[in-house]
Amino acid sequence: METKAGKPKYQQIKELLVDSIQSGKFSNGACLPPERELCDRFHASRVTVRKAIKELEDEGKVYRIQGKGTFLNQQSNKITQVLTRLTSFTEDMHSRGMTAGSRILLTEQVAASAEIAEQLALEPGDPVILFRRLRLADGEPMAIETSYLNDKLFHPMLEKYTGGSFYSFMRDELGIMPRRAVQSIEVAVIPEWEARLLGNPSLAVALCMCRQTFDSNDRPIEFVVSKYRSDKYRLHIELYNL
Ligand code: 16G
Repeated sequence: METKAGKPKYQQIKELLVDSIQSGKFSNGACLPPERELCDRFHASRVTVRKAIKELEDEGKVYRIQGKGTFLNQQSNKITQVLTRLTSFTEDMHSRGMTAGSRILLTEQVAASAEIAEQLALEPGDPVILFRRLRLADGEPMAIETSYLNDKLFHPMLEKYTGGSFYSFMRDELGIMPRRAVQSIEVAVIPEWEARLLGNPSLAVALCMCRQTFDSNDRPIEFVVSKYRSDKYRLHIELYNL
């Protein structure tokens, strides 16, 4: 068995499984060999094999059916976003071994509409920063993100923010920690100019996620409308019957 030295065992197993999947050793919809067989094949414990499979599951490359086994996902070419942790776009891409990028489309101060004021606990007409970016993964457009930020908290960004992870900028430059968020998801019809910007002119709908994020003092700090490419993105969520 060839392994890449210096990496944790579960990571090596994960990579070997991904290689097997990509090289067509398992066909789409096929079941992975049973855990015990994988333990023997990789000379690894059950805990290690399970950890590798759990990560593949979180990334949407495989899915489990209880009592039946672990199957390859037919749509594994899509990016899977796991909806259980408050992460940034940069972190999401990084965890997939991809490089996040952005093109700033707009940064301006505007008066809050009634809806934005409510989301940011402000009064209608209060100043907010409207901030729009095209988000890229390995240079390819993935989402258009429009953020509304309380001007009182974020005013310095107008001069200081030049790109990179906005959550890192928030933490490092402004000392604001994103702590929790409320997010809704719907399918939204998009205009042609957005489809073009997203790199697929024939795209008719996007996965539209609206996130209201709170800091460690439970103040609403951002309201973001993100339109993700429906041809590139899928969402993944684990459910429990408690
Ligand atoms: C994600 C968030 C967005 C946040 C951004 C920060 C969703 C739906 N939205 O895209 O609210 O502003 O990450 O990303 O996930 P950054 O730190 O990479 O700029």
